[in-house]
Amino acid sequence: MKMSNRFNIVLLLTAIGLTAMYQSVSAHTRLKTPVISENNATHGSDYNAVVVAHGCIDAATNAATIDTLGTVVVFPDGKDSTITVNGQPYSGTLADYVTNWGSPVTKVQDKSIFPYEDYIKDSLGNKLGFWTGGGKGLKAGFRAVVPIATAGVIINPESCAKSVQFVVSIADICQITDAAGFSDQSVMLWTPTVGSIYQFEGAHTTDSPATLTVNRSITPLPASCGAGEEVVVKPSANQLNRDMRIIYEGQQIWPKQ
Ligand SMILES: [Cu+2]
Repeated sequence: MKMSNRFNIVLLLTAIGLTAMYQSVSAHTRLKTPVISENNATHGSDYNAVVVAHGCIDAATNAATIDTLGTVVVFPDGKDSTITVNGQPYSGTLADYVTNWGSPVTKVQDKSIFPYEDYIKDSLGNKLGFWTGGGKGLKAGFRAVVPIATAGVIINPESCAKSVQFVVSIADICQITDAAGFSDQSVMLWTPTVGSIYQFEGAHTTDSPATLTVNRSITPLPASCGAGEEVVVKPSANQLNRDMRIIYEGQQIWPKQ
């Protein structure tokens, strides 16, 4: 009896130790496969997933123990976007580097975690992102793998791009609030700091968006390009403020208005 009590205490201490370690190394919400190759197949697509890594953070314990109610994922539209080339601002258009950017993402229908889902589209009907949510949601301590397909990306053969990285904005929502109510307790905002309403001072997630990097793989880098260019495409504040929301049956659900 005494022995088994001691054994239980050892197990308990081990569990506490593991929990503490888990918190310090817990991964962020990201794409499952963040680096892919070009794909010029007709209707080409690459299967991928958004991995919701952890819930929101209890203020008292600083542990990610708050369940997630839904997630919103937005890709840059390529028009209202900021482009950098080797870290320097670029004033040209995305078409200089990518010839077929339009509808970057398709949601793979899956109601296993969140029973509701719909696209976020631009005025032309391009699918720039999606939201999924509702039901019992994602229990804290578990991960969600939300399946998607990204459209084949073709790098402009004449360009010097050796890779093009798209910054993907994700909100893992734990509590439905208005923008003033955003906190580590209500939402994990995996967004770039671009001046949108989807950022706040001191967030666990500050300037830590997901990314999708497409490596040049179809046409060779023109000889005149030297080492080539690394292109990064970020959404503007304007695009996030417009597109990053949940509209269900004509009503905006999140953020609350
Ligand atoms: Cu984290």
